[in-house]
Amino acid sequence: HSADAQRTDLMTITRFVLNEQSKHPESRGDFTILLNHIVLGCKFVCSSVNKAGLAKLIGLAGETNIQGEEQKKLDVLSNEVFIKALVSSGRTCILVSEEDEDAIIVEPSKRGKLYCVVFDPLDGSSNIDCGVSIGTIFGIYTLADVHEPTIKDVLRPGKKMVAAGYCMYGSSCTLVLSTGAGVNGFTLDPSLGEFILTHPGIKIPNKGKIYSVNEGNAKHWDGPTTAYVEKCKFPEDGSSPKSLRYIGSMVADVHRTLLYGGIFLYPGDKKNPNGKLRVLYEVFPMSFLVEQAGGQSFTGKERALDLIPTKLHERSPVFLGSYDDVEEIKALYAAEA
Ligand code: AHM
Ligand code: MG
Repeated sequence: HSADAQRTDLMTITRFVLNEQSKHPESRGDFTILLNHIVLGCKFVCSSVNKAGLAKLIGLAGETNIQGEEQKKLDVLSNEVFIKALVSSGRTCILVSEEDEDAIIVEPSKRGKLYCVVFDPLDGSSNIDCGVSIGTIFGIYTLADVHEPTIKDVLRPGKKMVAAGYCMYGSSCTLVLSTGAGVNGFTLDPSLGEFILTHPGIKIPNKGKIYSVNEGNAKHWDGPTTAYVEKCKFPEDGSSPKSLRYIGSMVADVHRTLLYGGIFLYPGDKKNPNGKLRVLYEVFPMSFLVEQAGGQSFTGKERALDLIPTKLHERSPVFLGSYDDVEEIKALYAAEA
């Protein structure tokens, strides 16, 4: 058989998750169904993002179309797409979206096995209009027991999530997922409309050569963050300085960190003591993935996944990435305390 023979035995994301779930005899396919609906949302948003550049021509994203109807902005559209996909899966009971102030309690007739999904439908909003990578982030909890869902069901530490992932709309469309047994990456084959396993068993390098932070905020940083970034640029142990890469899209910055190693920082500062990123649907899912890939995630005070959020849109500083790199920033915070 030649190496360029057409591959016909493709591991699609559905087949992959069905295989994983069959290890749990109690599983009745509910998770696979839920995930299929998330995948559908990702494909829809991917296709909208790809068309966004044509907005002026065909009337998308904030433009007025030929019928004179105002078209929806991509972030608003993405939010509606995911809410509809999740509710129609019949497997969710409560949803939290970055776009909505309040949690969405799914009406009883549409509830199934009780999954709680927290998500940011289109993260990296400042990058939408210039064609830079953006993404969707999601995390999944299960209801502890059968009761009427309340926000208490999602105000739980990230370590209680049963799955987390993101989909990056970049030069290709990549979905990275963990159900608590490692991290796997799938790439959308547009001609098939299927996500194919392309990055099995992602492991983050123990140490990296890249740091990723918005240095424009340096004026307001605290001591440990300032000291850490100074060490990246002027290492005193004879090692080479790190390179700086910052896209300003968490999905893209974390994706690169997972594959190449290094550290991503969104610290708190004097103006915003809790930083910018939201705990439930940004910090937790990404921390879950990084830990599952063998890295670490830290808030400046504790392991990020131990944090107990007290409100839906709570923010937290975050330092995540390669194990050894995060060890260094932890040591700086410990020294200060
Ligand atoms: P958003 O949810 O409004 O898009 O904000 C989140 C984004 C992240 O993707 C990214 O890590 C961060 O904001 C960048 O913020 P900044 O421009 O302050 O560096
Ligand atoms: Mg966001």
